[in-house]
Amino acid sequence: MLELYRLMARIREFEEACRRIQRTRTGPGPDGSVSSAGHMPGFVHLYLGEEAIAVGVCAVLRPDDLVASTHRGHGHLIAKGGDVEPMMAELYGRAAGYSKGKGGSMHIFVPEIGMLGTNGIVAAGIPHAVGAALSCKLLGLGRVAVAFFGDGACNQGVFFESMNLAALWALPVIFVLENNLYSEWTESQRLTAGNSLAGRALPFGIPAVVVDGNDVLAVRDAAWEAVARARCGQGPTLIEARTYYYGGHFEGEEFFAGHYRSEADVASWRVRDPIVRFGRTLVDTGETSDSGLELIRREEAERVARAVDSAVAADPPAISELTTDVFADTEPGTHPTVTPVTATS
Ligand SMILES: Cc1ncc(C[n+]2csc(CCOP(=O)(O)OP(=O)(O)O)c2C)c(N)n1
Ligand SMILES: [Mg+2]
Repeated sequence: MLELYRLMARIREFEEACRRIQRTRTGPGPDGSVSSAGHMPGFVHLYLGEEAIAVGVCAVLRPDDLVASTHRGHGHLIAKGGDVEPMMAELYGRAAGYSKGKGGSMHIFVPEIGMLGTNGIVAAGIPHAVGAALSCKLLGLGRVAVAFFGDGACNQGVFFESMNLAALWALPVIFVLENNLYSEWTESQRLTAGNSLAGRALPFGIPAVVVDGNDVLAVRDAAWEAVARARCGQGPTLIEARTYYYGGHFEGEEFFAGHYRSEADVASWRVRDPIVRFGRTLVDTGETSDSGLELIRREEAERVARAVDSAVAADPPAISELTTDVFADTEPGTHPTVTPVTATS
């Protein structure tokens, strides 16, 4: 129980740190102070408010199970066992990052912990997880694959193609739909026909369940059933976890996206905060005390602060590494000859 709390706290602290750093990226803050955290390039899509989903699902996964993530993937990575130091280094574009500083937030691959990548292409992780599940089935080691994706991704054709093959071949895959009600700056209901996203699984014969995505134990229980079904050859399940993101689509959006959500809506979700709520349960059931929770939060804040310090101090990749890991079959320091792609090749 405390580990679930700790992981949610770690994600929260990581995302809050990204938020602070991004907000001071272009110069002095409103009070004139200049951040010592330096420049973090690129976009970050924060998982603030959605922590219970990644943590609840990954709590029932084995280290060798596989996860395909999204553009909003920091939480999935941390929940699956990712280390905040190489994650933060990656966000800063440092050689010590998980993708050697060349990927950034949306291209973090960690095969050793089963992370098949954060992903900037909406819905692209879904078929990756289905392919991984096919491999799990053929290898026969009882592993499962999880696809995390958003409500916006449910309108992509590949979602339906993936469910079709997963059901047809009874693949050990769990579709985890993180329904935060928005797709970029548009309410998803304005883009989406029908009245049930979970219901989209039913014509394929895939069992579907809707859970409170801000309740880590509800998510964990739903995931436990789905994973058990997958491990014993009974095929896929879809879990629709209802949630909300505090930070909006990406950090810094208010500079051009304006106000597309009411303050009242954001506030109404804040009172359902997954971390505060679970913390209260832990105290009420005597699992820990308020000061016990406070200690965990502080330890995780310090862990993230150390990761920021070491990322800021770290080196970017060497120029000689510019084209390595970009093209296949290149040795460090060599520059490949790029042959133009033709229709026949
Ligand atoms: C194929 C594709 N289309 C459009 C985009 C632009 N885009 C990035 S995130 C996003 C919204 C995704 O919404 P959702 O799947 O609900 O995820 P959320 O951001 O809400 O977590 C869009 C349209 C993209 N990255 N890839
Ligand atoms: Mg969404």
